[in-house]
Amino acid sequence: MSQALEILDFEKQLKLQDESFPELKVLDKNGKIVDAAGLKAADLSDEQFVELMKRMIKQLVLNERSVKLAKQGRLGFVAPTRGQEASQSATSFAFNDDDYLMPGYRDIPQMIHKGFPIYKAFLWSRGHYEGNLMEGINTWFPQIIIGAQFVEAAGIGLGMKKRQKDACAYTYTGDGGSSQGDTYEGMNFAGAYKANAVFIIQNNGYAISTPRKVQTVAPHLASKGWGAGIPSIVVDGMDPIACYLAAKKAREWTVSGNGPVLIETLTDRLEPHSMSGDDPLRYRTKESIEEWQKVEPLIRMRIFLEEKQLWSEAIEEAYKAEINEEIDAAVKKADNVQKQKVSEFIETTFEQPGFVQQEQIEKFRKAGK
Ligand SMILES: Cc1ncc(C[n+]2csc(CCOP(=O)(O)OP(=O)(O)O)c2C)c(N)n1
Ligand SMILES: [Mg+2]
Repeated sequence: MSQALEILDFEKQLKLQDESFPELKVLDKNGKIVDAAGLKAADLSDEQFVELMKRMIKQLVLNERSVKLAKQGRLGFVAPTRGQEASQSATSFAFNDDDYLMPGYRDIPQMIHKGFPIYKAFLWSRGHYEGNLMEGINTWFPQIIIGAQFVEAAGIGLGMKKRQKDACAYTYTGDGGSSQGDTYEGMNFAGAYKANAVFIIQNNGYAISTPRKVQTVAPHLASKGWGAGIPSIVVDGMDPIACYLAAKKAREWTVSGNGPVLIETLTDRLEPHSMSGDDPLRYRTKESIEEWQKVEPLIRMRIFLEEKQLWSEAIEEAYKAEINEEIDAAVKKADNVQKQKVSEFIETTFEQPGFVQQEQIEKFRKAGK
């Protein structure tokens, strides 16, 4: 065929797009290794396997408790994370303390793993300014504006590159976020300047109630990274080892000065979008949730670790009790923090309050508010 006609074969190009992003898998839904070389490349010790599992269990318990607290009206904004344990906790396990996390509103677990205190996450949920004070932990507060964190990560990643740091920025958005202009702009900027950044799109199938297929006809969200010229991959977001491996390799690539990487994780949010009145059964079937429940990350990781004699029901129960205690203490601590004043809220909104804000701060201070 002539090259001209081949180039004009749109049908073929669509097929090529579809075939260009095979799914990275290491551990299948039955807890069996399907790619031994992938397992080896993950290079996890027994202790690290256990630590990875613990992080996912911590996420599980934190979610369970946060959902309950939200129902009791004791928290403000809560976005459930059930189902996304591998996509969130396992990817973040590949990063170091020096790396900078730019989370979205659902990414509280990654912040906690980094050392952000749980009581502060509760304060953030309640809209208290103290929940935005990071105290030297390399994370920003969770971004509500969809996609904005990709722009922030590009800037921080560029700073790290210029300062020749052995570190990177890593950030998360969702499938819906991948349709937002900021997401592309962040990746493009980071690509152009070879910034130290890892971009993660958690494709959980829905932007609130809008199905991913309505958002875009791109067969893979990872292809959006190709537009920015950066390596982009698709990962089984229910496979903790594959998620870890993808993030580990992406981190290595970017801190070596090669520029950013995009990872798309295929996952599912098994619970509502947020605890602010969303009912998933209005836009998806019970059966579709049950199908995803069968492949969720903890089932396969339990089988895998139990076969290695590294995990048991008793270990899991004891660890869950420990986390529940930590959360009890965090609730108490958050409850005992002084109610925020209006003046404090305005004071901490901008790094340097402008003239109008200064006037407002004074006015409220004088009124004791
Ligand atoms: C710029 C912007 N537009 C719209 C919204 C309202 N909004 C909040 S969450 C959401 C859906 C995001 O879906 P997705 O990126 O798939 O993330 P998920 O909630 O599934 O984790 C939207 C549209 C927003 N927060 N910011
Ligand atoms: Mg989504």
